[in-house]
Amino acid sequence: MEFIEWYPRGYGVGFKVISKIIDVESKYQKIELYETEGFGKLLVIDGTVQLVEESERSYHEPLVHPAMLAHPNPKKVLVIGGGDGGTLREVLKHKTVEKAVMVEIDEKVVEVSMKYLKIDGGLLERTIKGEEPRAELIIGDGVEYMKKHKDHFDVIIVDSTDPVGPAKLLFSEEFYRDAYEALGEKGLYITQAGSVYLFTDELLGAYKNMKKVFDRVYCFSFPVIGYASPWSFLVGVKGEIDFTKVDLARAKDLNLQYYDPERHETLFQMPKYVRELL
Ligand code: AG3
Repeated sequence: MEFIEWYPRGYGVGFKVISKIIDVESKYQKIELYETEGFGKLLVIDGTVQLVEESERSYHEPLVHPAMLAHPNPKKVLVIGGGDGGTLREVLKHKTVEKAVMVEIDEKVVEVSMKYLKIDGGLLERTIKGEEPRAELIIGDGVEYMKKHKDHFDVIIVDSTDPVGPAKLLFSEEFYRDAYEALGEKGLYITQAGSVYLFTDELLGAYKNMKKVFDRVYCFSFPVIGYASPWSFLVGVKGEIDFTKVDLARAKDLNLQYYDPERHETLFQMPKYVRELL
């Protein structure tokens, strides 16, 4: 048996699977969980690969740590989406963090992740029980949450599904304005932005929307196991922060496997035709 995610133009990313563990329809989306032959459990939402257990760090590390290490002192962090808990887990590795709030719209993703996936090492459950003093989990709409919190966060991380379905609004200019205002005097906003080769138009669209709002915008890419790589990430900067430099001293405590802070500059590698369109 196999699971294949089909991208545009018939490009597929697939895994050999041993069994299907879960197949549920939540209020928002279809959630599936498989056991793969070689990568542990595979989480799929609306037919798109969210992560494979044994390589999810190739996504969560570049999503979280470049921004956290470029910010001089990230204390308050907002995660939008990320119901599996992988992003929150990486955020809390940073000792500077006093408070990390995660706003996930779909309770069912959290439920399935806690019960069957467990990449968070019990973090979600402890957070819900109030046993993680630095973490808070809100089941709700990130767009609404952002509108109500001004001038507050040092880093905002959007770990959403692709810009279709429930996550569509998270790539709009209006949402970026709310995000800019939700950041303090200086801050960083980071979002996953799709496959460089197969969603180039969506990536460029999001980049242009962000340019209208943030003081500076960076686009970087990383090869993620399970996605049509290279995968893109967009960073919006508010105020005096240099995203091209990271704090290597703080990086030492993170136990990283994929993102290499000592080669931070390699993140900015882009196919020539994409760089020329940015
Ligand atoms: N969130 C980003 C998933 C995007 C993948 N898109 C795709 N396969 N077409 C992943 C959730 C992990 N915390």
